[in-house]
Amino acid sequence: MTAPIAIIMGSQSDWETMRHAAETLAALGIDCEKRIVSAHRTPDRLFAFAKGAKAQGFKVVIAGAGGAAHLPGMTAALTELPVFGVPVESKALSGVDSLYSIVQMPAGVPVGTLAIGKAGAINAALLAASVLALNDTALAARLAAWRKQQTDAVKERPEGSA
Ligand code: RP5
Repeated sequence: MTAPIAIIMGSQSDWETMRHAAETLAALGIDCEKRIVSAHRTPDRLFAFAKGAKAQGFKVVIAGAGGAAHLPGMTAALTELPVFGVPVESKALSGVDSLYSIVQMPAGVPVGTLAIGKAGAINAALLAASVLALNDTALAARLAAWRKQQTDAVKERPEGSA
C-alpha cells in the first residue's frame, strides 16, 4: 500500500532538515515515502512524480528545498494534492532565499509555506497529519495525545529561577 504522505526534497543535503518531518510522522504512526526530486537537476523526475502522485495514492506532499527553491511550487503546479513547502536553510542567505522562492506563489497555485528549517519540517508533518486526521479518528486521537504531551512538558517556571 502506498504511504499517505510523500516527503520530497531537492537534494541529499536537504535530508538533515527534512528528516525532522519524517521523524515527526513516525512518532504519529504515519508512514511516508522519502524521495530526492530536484526541480533543476532532475526535472523529468519531478514531472513524473508530481503528475502521478495522486494516482499513486499519496494524500499530501511535503516538499523541502533550498536556495532557488522551485520544487514545492512546481509540484503544486502539477498536482491537485495539498503541497506543504519547507524552506531549507541555505548557506548563502540563511534560507530567506528559500522562503521567498516558496512563499510568493501566484494566486491559483497554492503552496502552504512553513518556517525555515527544522521548525518548518516538523510543522509540515503536523499539518499533514491534521489533514489526514480529518478522515481518521485513530490518528486524530494520536495527534491530540501528541499535543497534550507537548503541553504537559512545559514547566510553569523556568529551571534555575529559584
Ligand atoms: C536545492 O539546492 C536543494 O534543495 C538544496 O537545498 C540546494 C543545494 O543543493 P546541493 O548543492 O547541496 O545538492 O536544489
